[in-house]
Amino acid sequence: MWIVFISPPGAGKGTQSERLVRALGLPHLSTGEMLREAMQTESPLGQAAAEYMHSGQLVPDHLVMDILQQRLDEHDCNQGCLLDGFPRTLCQAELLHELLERRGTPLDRVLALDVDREELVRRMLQRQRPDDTPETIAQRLEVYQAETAPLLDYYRRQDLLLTVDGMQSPDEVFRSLMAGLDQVRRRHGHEPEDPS
Ligand code: B4P
Repeated sequence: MWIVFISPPGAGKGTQSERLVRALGLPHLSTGEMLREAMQTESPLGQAAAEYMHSGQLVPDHLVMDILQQRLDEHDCNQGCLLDGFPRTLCQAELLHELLERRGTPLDRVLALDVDREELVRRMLQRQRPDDTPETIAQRLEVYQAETAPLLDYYRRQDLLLTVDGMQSPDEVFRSLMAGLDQVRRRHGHEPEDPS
């Protein structure tokens, strides 16, 4: 099962992804987490990524693809995974499409959360991550609109998009996401159960 999760920064992708991978038994591939780990170990890739992340910019596509490709080549991703925060640009979406075509495994569903701008800012300021200053938050929201939001139409046209109201409580958001995945889960032999 191949699932993509794209939403504005701070919408709750990371929060919901952790719950989804537990329920679905999928590997969780968060490009944000991978980049933060690379920064912590001060690897060359992490050092290159740091200046972009700290200024609210997207990390260049080729760096993100390098780190993701290595992880996708690992054995546990043979049957699919949840891609959290990837793709974030049209170029990344097209590279993902080619990669999945080569594997002969189509994308099953694209999840998105809808959250008001004021609430996004409030959530990011509250979680106190080093890249969450008022300046970088404003920059990231702008970059999201310009680079990532067009992907919603891209996937809507392919009939893959499921948008859920992310203003609800974390439990309600999770229930809506799981209900929206019923069809995909049946296709992959998972009998949907009550996720509460
Ligand atoms: P990410 O790590 O993907 O993080 P994010 O988009 O900022 O947040 P997320 O949506 O996961 O929100 P969270 O669950 O934490 O990206 C970080 C950076 O990495 C990017 O800015 C970029 O520079 C770089 N990057 C990553 N992927 C890239 C790519 N593919 N290409 C280029 N660059 C890339 O939730 C936020 C807060 O809200 C939390 O405190 C949570 O507890 C709270 N919350 C969650 N759900 C809630 C709810 N329903 N109600 C109330 N609060 C809630």
